[in-house]
Amino acid sequence: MKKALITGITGQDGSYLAEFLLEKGYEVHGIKRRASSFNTQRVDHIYQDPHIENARFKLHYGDLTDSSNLTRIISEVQPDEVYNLGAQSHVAVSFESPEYTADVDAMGTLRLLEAIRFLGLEKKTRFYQASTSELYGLVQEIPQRETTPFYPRSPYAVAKLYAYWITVNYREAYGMYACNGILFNHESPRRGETFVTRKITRGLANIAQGLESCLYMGNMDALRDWGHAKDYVKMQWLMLQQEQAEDFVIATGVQYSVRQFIEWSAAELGISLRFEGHGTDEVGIVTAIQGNNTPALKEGDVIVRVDPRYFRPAEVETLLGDPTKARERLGWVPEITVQEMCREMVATDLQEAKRHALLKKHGFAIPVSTEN
Ligand code: NDP
Ligand code: GDR
Repeated sequence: MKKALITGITGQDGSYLAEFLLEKGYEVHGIKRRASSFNTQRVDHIYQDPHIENARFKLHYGDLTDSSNLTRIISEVQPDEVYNLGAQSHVAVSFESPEYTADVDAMGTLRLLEAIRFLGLEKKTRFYQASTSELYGLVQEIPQRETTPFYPRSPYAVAKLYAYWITVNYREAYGMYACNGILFNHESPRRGETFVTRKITRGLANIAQGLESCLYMGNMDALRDWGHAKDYVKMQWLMLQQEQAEDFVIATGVQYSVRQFIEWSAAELGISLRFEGHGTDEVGIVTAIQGNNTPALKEGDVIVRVDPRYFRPAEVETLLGDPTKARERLGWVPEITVQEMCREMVATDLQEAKRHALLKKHGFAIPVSTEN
Protein backbone atom coordinates (compact mmCIF):
# COMPACT_ATOMS: atom_id res chain seq x y z
CA MET A 1 0.00 0.00 0.00
CA LYS A 2 1.39 3.40 -1.00
CA LYS A 3 1.71 6.07 1.67
CA ALA A 4 1.13 9.75 1.02
CA LEU A 5 1.82 12.68 3.32
CA ILE A 6 -0.17 15.87 2.66
CA THR A 7 0.70 19.22 4.22
CA GLY A 8 -2.33 21.54 4.15
CA ILE A 9 -4.73 18.59 4.39
CA THR A 10 -7.31 20.75 6.17
CA GLY A 11 -7.43 23.20 3.24
CA GLN A 12 -9.50 23.12 0.06
CA ASP A 13 -7.09 21.10 -2.10
CA GLY A 14 -5.85 18.93 0.76
CA SER A 15 -9.36 17.68 1.44
CA TYR A 16 -10.09 16.79 -2.20
CA LEU A 17 -6.65 15.19 -2.64
CA ALA A 18 -7.08 13.10 0.52
CA GLU A 19 -10.44 11.80 -0.79
CA PHE A 20 -8.89 11.05 -4.16
CA LEU A 21 -5.90 9.15 -2.70
CA LEU A 22 -8.06 7.16 -0.28
CA GLU A 23 -10.16 6.06 -3.26
CA LYS A 24 -6.94 4.99 -4.99
CA GLY A 25 -6.11 2.76 -2.00
CA TYR A 26 -3.41 4.92 -0.41
CA GLU A 27 -2.71 5.25 3.28
CA VAL A 28 -3.11 9.00 3.72
CA HIS A 29 -1.27 11.01 6.37
CA GLY A 30 -1.87 14.69 6.87
CA ILE A 31 -0.37 17.50 8.90
CA LYS A 32 -2.83 19.66 10.80
CA ARG A 33 -2.06 22.73 12.86
CA ARG A 34 -2.98 23.08 16.47
CA ALA A 35 -5.85 25.58 16.74
CA SER A 36 -7.99 26.77 19.63
CA SER A 37 -11.09 25.31 17.99
CA PHE A 38 -11.73 22.46 15.56
CA ASN A 39 -10.18 23.12 12.13
CA THR A 40 -10.81 19.81 10.36
CA GLN A 41 -14.30 20.51 8.93
CA ARG A 42 -13.18 19.83 5.37
CA VAL A 43 -11.91 16.33 6.20
CA ASP A 44 -14.31 15.30 8.97
CA HIS A 45 -16.32 13.19 6.51
CA ILE A 46 -13.28 11.00 5.75
CA TYR A 47 -11.92 10.88 9.29
CA GLN A 48 -11.21 7.37 10.56
CA ASP A 49 -10.96 6.57 14.24
CA PRO A 50 -7.26 5.77 14.82
CA HIS A 51 -8.35 2.98 17.18
CA ILE A 52 -9.86 0.93 14.39
CA GLU A 53 -7.65 -1.66 12.79
CA ASN A 54 -6.26 -0.77 9.35
CA ALA A 55 -7.21 2.90 9.55
CA ARG A 56 -5.91 4.51 6.35
CA PHE A 57 -6.37 8.18 7.28
CA LYS A 58 -4.08 9.66 9.91
CA LEU A 59 -3.56 13.21 11.09
CA HIS A 60 -0.40 14.48 12.79
CA TYR A 61 0.01 17.78 14.59
CA GLY A 62 2.65 19.90 12.90
CA ASP A 63 3.63 23.12 11.27
CA LEU A 64 5.71 24.08 8.24
CA THR A 65 7.69 26.48 10.44
CA ASP A 66 8.96 23.60 12.61
CA SER A 67 11.82 21.57 11.09
CA SER A 68 12.21 18.99 13.83
CA ASN A 69 8.50 18.25 13.77
CA LEU A 70 8.52 17.81 9.98
CA THR A 71 11.56 15.55 10.13
CA ARG A 72 9.97 13.40 12.83
CA ILE A 73 6.69 13.00 10.94
CA ILE A 74 8.46 12.08 7.68
CA SER A 75 10.70 9.65 9.54
CA GLU A 76 7.67 7.97 11.15
CA VAL A 77 5.53 7.84 8.02
CA GLN A 78 8.26 7.02 5.43
CA PRO A 79 5.99 8.37 2.69
CA ASP A 80 6.20 7.34 -0.98
CA GLU A 81 4.74 10.71 -1.92
CA VAL A 82 4.73 14.11 -0.22
CA TYR A 83 2.26 16.75 -1.40
CA ASN A 84 3.25 20.18 -0.09
CA LEU A 85 -0.07 22.03 -0.18
CA GLY A 86 0.33 23.84 3.14
CA ALA A 87 0.75 27.60 2.84
CA GLN A 88 -0.36 31.02 3.98
CA SER A 89 -2.21 31.10 0.69
CA HIS A 90 -3.99 34.47 0.71
CA VAL A 91 -2.30 37.03 -1.54
CA ALA A 92 -3.78 40.11 0.18
CA VAL A 93 -2.89 38.77 3.65
CA SER A 94 0.72 38.25 2.50
CA PHE A 95 1.09 42.05 2.32
CA GLU A 96 0.03 42.20 5.98
CA SER A 97 2.21 39.27 7.11
CA PRO A 98 5.09 39.09 4.63
CA GLU A 99 7.65 37.56 6.96
CA TYR A 100 5.34 34.78 8.18
CA THR A 101 4.31 34.08 4.59
CA ALA A 102 7.97 33.70 3.58
CA ASP A 103 8.65 31.44 6.56
CA VAL A 104 5.78 29.07 5.76
CA ASP A 105 5.61 29.20 1.96
CA ALA A 106 9.31 29.49 1.08
CA MET A 107 11.25 28.10 4.05
CA GLY A 108 8.57 25.50 4.77
CA THR A 109 9.23 23.96 1.37
CA LEU A 110 12.97 23.90 2.01
CA ARG A 111 12.40 22.30 5.41
CA LEU A 112 10.41 19.47 3.86
CA LEU A 113 12.94 18.84 1.09
CA GLU A 114 15.81 18.89 3.59
CA ALA A 115 13.97 16.49 5.88
CA ILE A 116 13.55 14.03 2.99
CA ARG A 117 17.23 14.35 2.11
CA PHE A 118 18.47 14.24 5.70
CA LEU A 119 16.51 11.01 6.28
CA GLY A 120 18.04 9.43 3.17
CA LEU A 121 14.65 9.18 1.47
CA GLU A 122 15.58 11.20 -1.63
CA LYS A 123 15.36 8.14 -3.89
CA LYS A 124 12.13 6.82 -2.31
CA THR A 125 9.95 9.85 -1.64
CA ARG A 126 8.40 11.78 -4.53
CA PHE A 127 7.66 15.45 -3.86
CA TYR A 128 4.91 17.68 -5.24
CA GLN A 129 5.13 21.44 -4.75
CA ALA A 130 1.97 23.57 -4.98
CA SER A 131 3.29 26.30 -7.26
CA THR A 132 1.06 29.01 -8.58
CA SER A 133 0.09 31.21 -11.50
CA GLU A 134 0.85 34.14 -9.15
CA LEU A 135 4.50 33.53 -10.16
CA TYR A 136 3.64 35.17 -13.51
CA GLY A 137 2.26 38.28 -11.74
CA LEU A 138 2.97 41.10 -14.13
CA VAL A 139 2.57 38.88 -17.15
CA GLN A 140 5.37 38.71 -19.68
CA GLU A 141 3.51 36.58 -22.24
CA ILE A 142 -0.14 35.67 -23.01
CA PRO A 143 -1.12 32.92 -22.40
CA GLN A 144 1.30 31.80 -19.69
CA ARG A 145 3.05 28.46 -20.15
CA GLU A 146 5.90 26.54 -18.47
CA THR A 147 8.53 28.67 -20.26
CA THR A 148 6.99 32.09 -19.54
CA PRO A 149 9.29 34.24 -17.36
CA PHE A 150 8.12 34.90 -13.80
CA TYR A 151 7.43 38.37 -12.33
CA PRO A 152 5.91 37.93 -8.85
CA ARG A 153 3.82 40.83 -7.48
CA SER A 154 3.24 40.00 -3.79
CA PRO A 155 5.14 38.65 -0.78
CA TYR A 156 3.12 35.44 -1.33
CA ALA A 157 4.27 35.11 -4.93
CA VAL A 158 7.89 35.94 -4.06
CA ALA A 159 7.84 33.24 -1.35
CA LYS A 160 6.35 30.77 -3.84
CA LEU A 161 9.08 31.72 -6.32
CA TYR A 162 11.70 30.54 -3.83
CA ALA A 163 9.71 27.34 -3.27
CA TYR A 164 9.49 26.76 -7.03
CA TRP A 165 13.24 27.08 -7.53
CA ILE A 166 14.30 25.13 -4.45
CA THR A 167 12.14 22.26 -5.73
CA VAL A 168 13.88 22.43 -9.12
CA ASN A 169 17.23 22.68 -7.35
CA TYR A 170 16.71 19.55 -5.22
CA ARG A 171 15.65 17.68 -8.35
CA GLU A 172 18.81 18.74 -10.18
CA ALA A 173 21.24 18.57 -7.25
CA TYR A 174 20.16 15.34 -5.58
CA GLY A 175 18.24 13.52 -8.32
CA MET A 176 15.04 13.74 -6.30
CA TYR A 177 11.71 13.16 -7.98
CA ALA A 178 10.43 16.66 -7.19
CA CYS A 179 8.07 18.68 -9.34
CA ASN A 180 6.04 21.87 -9.49
CA GLY A 181 2.41 22.06 -10.51
CA ILE A 182 1.91 25.66 -11.63
CA LEU A 183 -1.78 25.78 -10.89
CA PHE A 184 -4.06 28.61 -11.94
CA ASN A 185 -6.94 29.62 -9.63
CA HIS A 186 -9.19 26.73 -8.69
CA GLU A 187 -12.27 26.94 -6.56
CA SER A 188 -15.11 24.83 -5.14
CA PRO A 189 -17.75 24.95 -2.42
CA ARG A 190 -14.85 24.22 -0.04
CA ARG A 191 -12.94 27.36 -1.09
CA GLY A 192 -11.94 29.61 1.82
CA GLU A 193 -14.60 32.27 2.43
CA THR A 194 -12.28 35.23 1.77
CA PHE A 195 -11.14 34.26 -1.74
CA VAL A 196 -13.05 36.17 -4.36
CA THR A 197 -15.33 33.48 -5.86
CA ARG A 198 -16.49 32.14 -2.50
CA LYS A 199 -16.85 35.63 -1.08
CA ILE A 200 -19.20 36.37 -3.99
CA THR A 201 -21.29 33.16 -3.89
CA ARG A 202 -21.61 33.23 -0.12
CA GLY A 203 -22.18 36.99 0.08
CA LEU A 204 -24.90 37.04 -2.58
CA ALA A 205 -26.64 33.99 -1.09
CA ASN A 206 -26.67 35.75 2.29
CA ILE A 207 -28.01 38.95 0.70
CA ALA A 208 -30.73 37.01 -1.11
CA GLN A 209 -31.84 35.56 2.23
CA GLY A 210 -31.67 38.88 4.10
CA LEU A 211 -28.63 38.00 6.23
CA GLU A 212 -26.40 40.73 4.70
CA SER A 213 -27.22 43.82 2.68
CA CYS A 214 -24.26 44.52 0.41
CA LEU A 215 -21.21 42.85 -1.10
CA TYR A 216 -18.11 45.05 -0.83
CA MET A 217 -15.55 44.28 -3.52
CA GLY A 218 -12.03 45.23 -4.58
CA ASN A 219 -10.83 45.24 -8.19
CA MET A 220 -13.71 43.81 -10.25
CA ASP A 221 -11.76 44.18 -13.53
CA ALA A 222 -9.24 41.49 -12.52
CA LEU A 223 -9.21 38.59 -14.99
CA ARG A 224 -8.66 35.01 -13.84
CA ASP A 225 -8.51 31.52 -15.36
CA TRP A 226 -10.74 29.61 -12.94
CA GLY A 227 -11.07 25.81 -12.72
CA HIS A 228 -12.54 23.33 -10.22
CA ALA A 229 -10.30 22.05 -7.40
CA LYS A 230 -11.56 18.49 -7.91
CA ASP A 231 -10.16 18.46 -11.46
CA TYR A 232 -6.88 20.00 -10.32
CA VAL A 233 -6.00 17.54 -7.53
CA LYS A 234 -6.08 14.69 -10.04
CA MET A 235 -3.22 16.43 -11.81
CA GLN A 236 -1.23 16.73 -8.61
CA TRP A 237 -1.29 12.95 -8.32
CA LEU A 238 -0.68 12.35 -12.02
CA MET A 239 2.44 14.51 -11.93
CA LEU A 240 3.99 12.15 -9.38
CA GLN A 241 3.23 9.03 -11.48
CA GLN A 242 5.51 9.85 -14.44
CA GLU A 243 8.89 8.34 -15.30
CA GLN A 244 10.65 11.66 -14.85
CA ALA A 245 9.77 14.61 -12.68
CA GLU A 246 8.72 17.68 -14.67
CA ASP A 247 6.83 20.91 -14.05
CA PHE A 248 3.38 21.51 -15.54
CA VAL A 249 0.96 24.41 -15.97
CA ILE A 250 -2.60 23.46 -15.01
CA ALA A 251 -5.29 25.81 -16.26
CA THR A 252 -8.45 25.88 -18.36
CA GLY A 253 -7.20 28.29 -21.04
CA VAL A 254 -10.21 30.61 -20.59
CA GLN A 255 -10.41 33.79 -18.50
CA TYR A 256 -13.23 35.90 -17.09
CA SER A 257 -13.47 39.00 -14.93
CA VAL A 258 -14.47 39.15 -11.27
CA ARG A 259 -17.48 41.23 -12.38
CA GLN A 260 -18.60 38.40 -14.70
CA PHE A 261 -18.40 35.94 -11.82
CA ILE A 262 -20.65 38.26 -9.79
CA GLU A 263 -23.16 38.40 -12.66
CA TRP A 264 -23.28 34.60 -13.03
CA SER A 265 -23.66 34.07 -9.28
CA ALA A 266 -26.47 36.63 -9.11
CA ALA A 267 -28.18 34.98 -12.11
CA GLU A 268 -28.05 31.59 -10.35
CA LEU A 269 -30.04 33.19 -7.54
CA GLY A 270 -32.55 34.72 -9.99
CA ILE A 271 -31.11 38.24 -9.72
CA SER A 272 -30.33 40.43 -12.76
CA LEU A 273 -27.75 43.10 -12.06
CA ARG A 274 -26.72 46.32 -13.80
CA PHE A 275 -23.33 47.84 -13.04
CA GLU A 276 -23.14 51.65 -13.04
CA GLY A 277 -20.38 54.16 -12.34
CA HIS A 278 -16.61 53.80 -12.39
CA GLY A 279 -13.73 53.06 -10.05
CA THR A 280 -14.63 53.33 -6.39
CA ASP A 281 -18.11 54.69 -7.32
CA GLU A 282 -19.15 51.59 -9.23
CA VAL A 283 -22.28 49.87 -7.93
CA GLY A 284 -24.30 46.79 -8.83
CA ILE A 285 -28.09 47.44 -8.90
CA VAL A 286 -30.85 44.83 -8.96
CA THR A 287 -32.84 45.23 -12.20
CA ALA A 288 -35.06 42.14 -12.08
CA ILE A 289 -35.80 39.21 -9.80
CA GLN A 290 -37.02 35.73 -10.69
CA GLY A 291 -37.89 32.71 -8.57
CA ASN A 292 -38.24 32.53 -4.80
CA ASN A 293 -34.66 32.55 -3.53
CA THR A 294 -34.62 36.26 -2.77
CA PRO A 295 -37.40 37.15 -0.33
CA ALA A 296 -35.30 40.04 1.00
CA LEU A 297 -34.66 41.86 -2.29
CA LYS A 298 -36.45 44.29 -4.58
CA GLU A 299 -35.66 45.99 -7.88
CA GLY A 300 -33.43 49.04 -7.46
CA ASP A 301 -31.55 47.68 -4.42
CA VAL A 302 -27.81 48.35 -4.52
CA ILE A 303 -26.15 45.08 -3.53
CA VAL A 304 -22.58 45.51 -4.82
CA ARG A 305 -20.24 48.35 -3.92
CA VAL A 306 -16.49 48.94 -4.11
CA ASP A 307 -14.39 49.24 -0.96
CA PRO A 308 -10.78 50.32 -1.65
CA ARG A 309 -9.77 48.33 1.44
CA TYR A 310 -9.81 45.29 -0.87
CA PHE A 311 -7.40 46.81 -3.40
CA ARG A 312 -3.92 45.32 -3.19
CA PRO A 313 -0.70 47.37 -3.02
CA ALA A 314 0.34 45.64 -6.27
CA GLU A 315 -2.28 43.81 -8.31
CA VAL A 316 -2.15 40.89 -10.72
CA GLU A 317 -4.58 42.18 -13.35
CA THR A 318 -4.76 39.23 -15.71
CA LEU A 319 -3.89 35.53 -15.74
CA LEU A 320 -4.55 33.07 -18.53
CA GLY A 321 -2.88 29.66 -18.63
CA ASP A 322 -1.90 27.41 -21.52
CA PRO A 323 -2.34 23.80 -20.37
CA THR A 324 -1.13 22.25 -23.67
CA LYS A 325 1.77 20.36 -22.07
CA ALA A 326 -0.49 18.77 -19.43
CA ARG A 327 -3.03 17.83 -22.08
CA GLU A 328 -0.49 16.31 -24.48
CA ARG A 329 1.79 14.60 -21.96
CA LEU A 330 -0.61 13.62 -19.20
CA GLY A 331 -3.86 13.41 -21.16
CA TRP A 332 -5.43 15.89 -18.76
CA VAL A 333 -8.50 17.96 -19.57
CA PRO A 334 -10.63 19.74 -16.98
CA GLU A 335 -14.11 18.19 -16.73
CA ILE A 336 -16.00 20.90 -14.84
CA THR A 337 -16.58 24.30 -16.49
CA VAL A 338 -16.36 27.53 -14.51
CA GLN A 339 -20.11 28.07 -15.01
CA GLU A 340 -20.92 24.59 -13.61
CA MET A 341 -18.61 25.29 -10.70
CA CYS A 342 -20.31 28.63 -10.02
CA ARG A 343 -23.70 26.89 -10.00
CA GLU A 344 -22.45 24.29 -7.49
CA MET A 345 -20.94 26.97 -5.23
CA VAL A 346 -24.08 29.13 -5.26
CA ALA A 347 -26.32 26.12 -4.58
CA THR A 348 -24.21 25.10 -1.56
CA ASP A 349 -24.04 28.62 -0.14
CA LEU A 350 -27.75 29.21 -0.72
CA GLN A 351 -28.61 26.06 1.23
CA GLU A 352 -26.49 27.29 4.12
CA ALA A 353 -28.00 30.81 3.96
CA LYS A 354 -31.53 29.33 3.98
CA ARG A 355 -30.65 27.31 7.06
CA HIS A 356 -29.43 30.45 8.84
CA ALA A 357 -32.47 32.45 7.71
CA LEU A 358 -34.84 29.77 9.00
CA LEU A 359 -33.10 29.66 12.37
CA LYS A 360 -33.22 33.46 12.54
CA LYS A 361 -36.95 33.49 11.73
CA HIS A 362 -37.59 31.16 14.65
CA GLY A 363 -35.50 33.17 17.07
CA PHE A 364 -32.39 30.98 17.01
CA ALA A 365 -30.11 33.40 15.19
CA ILE A 366 -26.50 32.30 14.78
CA PRO A 367 -24.20 35.20 13.85
CA VAL A 368 -23.01 34.92 10.24
CA SER A 369 -19.38 35.98 9.89
CA THR A 370 -19.04 38.77 7.36
CA GLU A 371 -15.40 39.63 8.09
CA ASN A 372 -13.53 39.22 4.81
P1 NDP B 1 -6.02 26.77 1.62
O1 NDP B 1 -5.73 28.13 2.11
O2 NDP B 1 -7.43 26.31 1.51
O3 NDP B 1 -5.26 25.70 2.55
C1 NDP B 1 -3.97 25.95 3.04
C2 NDP B 1 -3.60 24.83 3.99
O4 NDP B 1 -2.30 25.11 4.53
C3 NDP B 1 -4.55 24.68 5.20
O5 NDP B 1 -4.67 23.32 5.52
C4 NDP B 1 -3.77 25.42 6.30
O6 NDP B 1 -4.10 24.99 7.60
C5 NDP B 1 -2.35 24.99 5.94
N1 NDP B 1 -1.33 25.84 6.56
C6 NDP B 1 -1.30 27.18 6.62
N2 NDP B 1 -0.22 27.59 7.31
C7 NDP B 1 0.43 26.47 7.69
C8 NDP B 1 1.59 26.22 8.45
N3 NDP B 1 2.31 27.22 9.00
N4 NDP B 1 1.98 24.94 8.68
C9 NDP B 1 1.25 23.92 8.17
N5 NDP B 1 0.13 24.08 7.45
C10 NDP B 1 -0.27 25.35 7.21
O7 NDP B 1 -5.28 26.63 0.19
P2 NDP B 1 -5.71 25.77 -1.10
O8 NDP B 1 -6.14 24.44 -0.67
O9 NDP B 1 -6.56 26.61 -1.95
O10 NDP B 1 -4.30 25.68 -1.85
C11 NDP B 1 -3.39 24.63 -1.60
C12 NDP B 1 -1.99 25.05 -2.00
O11 NDP B 1 -1.98 25.37 -3.40
C13 NDP B 1 -1.46 26.28 -1.30
O12 NDP B 1 -0.08 26.09 -1.13
C14 NDP B 1 -1.72 27.41 -2.28
O13 NDP B 1 -0.79 28.44 -2.08
C15 NDP B 1 -1.52 26.69 -3.59
N6 NDP B 1 -2.26 27.19 -4.73
C16 NDP B 1 -3.62 27.33 -4.64
C17 NDP B 1 -4.34 27.71 -5.75
C18 NDP B 1 -5.82 27.89 -5.70
O14 NDP B 1 -6.37 28.54 -6.60
N7 NDP B 1 -6.52 27.32 -4.74
C19 NDP B 1 -3.66 27.97 -7.05
C20 NDP B 1 -2.24 27.74 -7.02
C21 NDP B 1 -1.58 27.36 -5.90
P3 NDP B 1 -5.37 25.61 8.41
O15 NDP B 1 -6.58 24.89 7.86
O16 NDP B 1 -5.06 25.29 9.81
O17 NDP B 1 -5.40 27.07 8.10
P1 GDR C 1 -5.75 35.26 -5.99
O1 GDR C 1 -7.24 34.92 -5.53
O2 GDR C 1 -5.23 36.49 -5.39
O3 GDR C 1 -5.73 35.15 -7.48
O4 GDR C 1 -4.95 34.04 -5.32
P2 GDR C 1 -8.40 35.81 -4.93
O5 GDR C 1 -9.64 35.03 -5.13
O6 GDR C 1 -8.09 36.29 -3.55
O7 GDR C 1 -8.40 37.10 -5.89
C1 GDR C 1 -8.63 37.02 -7.28
C2 GDR C 1 -8.75 38.41 -7.87
O8 GDR C 1 -9.96 39.02 -7.38
C3 GDR C 1 -9.69 40.34 -7.01
N1 GDR C 1 -10.67 40.80 -6.01
C4 GDR C 1 -10.82 40.33 -4.77
N2 GDR C 1 -10.18 39.33 -4.11
C5 GDR C 1 -10.58 39.06 -2.84
N3 GDR C 1 -9.98 38.04 -2.19
N4 GDR C 1 -11.55 39.79 -2.20
C6 GDR C 1 -12.20 40.80 -2.82
O9 GDR C 1 -13.07 41.45 -2.25
C7 GDR C 1 -11.84 41.08 -4.17
N5 GDR C 1 -12.27 41.98 -5.09
C8 GDR C 1 -11.57 41.79 -6.20
C9 GDR C 1 -8.27 40.29 -6.45
O10 GDR C 1 -7.71 41.60 -6.38
C10 GDR C 1 -7.62 39.37 -7.48
O11 GDR C 1 -7.22 40.09 -8.60
C11 GDR C 1 -5.48 32.72 -5.33
C12 GDR C 1 -4.96 31.99 -4.09
O12 GDR C 1 -5.62 30.75 -3.99
C13 GDR C 1 -3.48 31.75 -4.21
O13 GDR C 1 -3.04 30.92 -3.12
C14 GDR C 1 -3.17 31.06 -5.52
O14 GDR C 1 -1.78 30.89 -5.66
C15 GDR C 1 -3.71 31.88 -6.68
O15 GDR C 1 -5.11 32.04 -6.51
C16 GDR C 1 -3.48 31.20 -8.02
